[in-house]
Amino acid sequence: MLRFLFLTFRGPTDARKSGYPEIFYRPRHEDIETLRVNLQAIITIILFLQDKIPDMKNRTNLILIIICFWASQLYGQSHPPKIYQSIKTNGKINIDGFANEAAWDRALWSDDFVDIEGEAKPIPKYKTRMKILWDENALYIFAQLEDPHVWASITERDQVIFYDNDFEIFIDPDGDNHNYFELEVNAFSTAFDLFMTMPYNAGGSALIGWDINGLEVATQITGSINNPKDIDERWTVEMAIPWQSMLAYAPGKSPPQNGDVWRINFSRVQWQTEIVDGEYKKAINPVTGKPFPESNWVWSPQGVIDMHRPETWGYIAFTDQPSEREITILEADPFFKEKQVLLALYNKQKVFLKQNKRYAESLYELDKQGRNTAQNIFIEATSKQFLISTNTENGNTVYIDHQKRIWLE
Ligand SMILES: [Ca+2]
Ligand SMILES: [Ca+2]
Ligand SMILES: [Ca+2]
Repeated sequence: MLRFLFLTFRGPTDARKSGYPEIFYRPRHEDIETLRVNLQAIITIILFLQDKIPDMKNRTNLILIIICFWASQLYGQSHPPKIYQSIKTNGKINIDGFANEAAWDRALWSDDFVDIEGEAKPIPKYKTRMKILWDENALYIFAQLEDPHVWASITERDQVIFYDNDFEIFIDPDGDNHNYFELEVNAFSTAFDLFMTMPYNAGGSALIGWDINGLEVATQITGSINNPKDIDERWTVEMAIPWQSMLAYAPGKSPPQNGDVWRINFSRVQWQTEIVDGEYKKAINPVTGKPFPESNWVWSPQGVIDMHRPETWGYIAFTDQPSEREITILEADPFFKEKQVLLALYNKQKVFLKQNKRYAESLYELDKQGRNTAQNIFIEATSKQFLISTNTENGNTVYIDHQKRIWLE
């Protein structure tokens, strides 16, 4: 029976074709063929069990267990990045918090935001969605945040805005995990912008004094702000981020050209509140005496409660004309699969460092079980640094270093 299972189930086809050890590959089940083959396997097993197990209750339980296992394999462990097609606009966008320009009518709505940990978590209490446009001058974003109780308190630039409810955007223009920035805005349209030379988990720290040169932000409230006596509908954010402000981090590619793809993600922070003496206050957890943890609702799920992982952000495809069909991951990022392999090895190196006080110098050291004999992984390491590379089918090399920078040569 076990042998039958192993023979019949198919792993992710990308891993099979890549030549990489499957242990390093985090499955991304975008492959319809894989779904079809596995579904066929389930049906075969169910038919087999119907013959072998006469008792109906046991039979049903077993079938349920197998279906749950299959579903968890398919959906439980991966959060494929989302892809959005941003249309180039000719019309002027007036940054006032209203999307009443004709250009916004042409822009596509994003999917509704989901929990930061992924779609397996409960659907967010309030709906959030966004649109993106671009032209030669700037990147334009419009977001709609449903909220029956709109409030804000911070009015000074570069204070920590996520202590209020906020809307956040993260941009890594060249997608190398380094030199990216974050912008947070509350319902008062107060901005908090910061620059990261590398993610916190790779040793980076925030440069809050850095500002987006020429940033325009405006918000509008459908309802009233800081007034608990009524029920509000939503607040909206409209913003323009000039390409010039990002030129240093996307050399020669800001503004992008038709067909270029950038790594971007969006997040909404939402606190639980209660009304005390006619004012909104953060709800306090009686066990800890502190506010309940905030909710984080995002466009492209991160899988963990951490936005500072650019490698799991979504893809924004800049286009003159949107494609009628959806763009696949490998169209958005032709080296997606190589990057997943390198990121998995990066994580293994960090674990190895903790245990051995140095980085592993070979793939064999990283996985002593000996299952991994991939020929196409190259590791250079010292006690404090490493560089791992792999060659792609079309003759490029993808690299990752000990500070989590990923790049292509
Ligand atoms: Ca407007
Ligand atoms: Ca970058
Ligand atoms: Ca700043």
